[in-house]
Amino acid sequence: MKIEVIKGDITKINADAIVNAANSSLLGGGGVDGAIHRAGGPQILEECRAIRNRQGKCKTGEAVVTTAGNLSAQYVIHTVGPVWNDNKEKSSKLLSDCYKNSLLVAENLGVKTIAFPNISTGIYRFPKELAGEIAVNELRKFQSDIIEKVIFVCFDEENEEIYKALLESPI
Ligand code: AR6
Repeated sequence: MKIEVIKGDITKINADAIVNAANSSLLGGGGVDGAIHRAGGPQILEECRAIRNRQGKCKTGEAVVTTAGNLSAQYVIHTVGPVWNDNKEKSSKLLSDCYKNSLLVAENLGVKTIAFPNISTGIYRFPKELAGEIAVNELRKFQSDIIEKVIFVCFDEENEEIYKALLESPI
């Protein structure tokens, strides 16, 4: 898989699927979650509600898919990142799961290009450097014959620099 870094707004990215840093209620929130629901329109929330009715809340580390509504993407993959706390090992494992499970959902849908925000590094306060290492490691480990390109969409300069440095460094 080709891996790219872009600084910008994930709702404006051209990709088959974009990933949302959601919360376990799946009913929207602030940050990137708010931006995706605002730009994508009410159809996304409708499908989130249907998922809630079917399976209940989405657990941390898991991922579910809805339409992307008015966005140019076809799908929004909603994953729930961990809230950072002192249990570094547990939080790290849950953040790895977010990337892995989102990629598995994408593969099942036949997605060729997928864009990720920097999950958990905003309202959930996960340290950016560690979150970047986890994201890049998980992506490099994931072998896919279906997904061709992964885009890390960084909203702030600090994350952009972290991802660029990580991707320049050898595996
Ligand atoms: N495009 C790309 N990245 C963005 C955008 C955007 N439009 N807006 C923010 N970011 P956050 P979390 C970045 O807080 O930490 C919500 O209320 C942001 O700078 O969106 O996983 C949910 O409902 C940061 O780097 O998500 C949950 O309750 C990254 O996206 C909670 O926040 C993630 O920040 C999830 O917290």
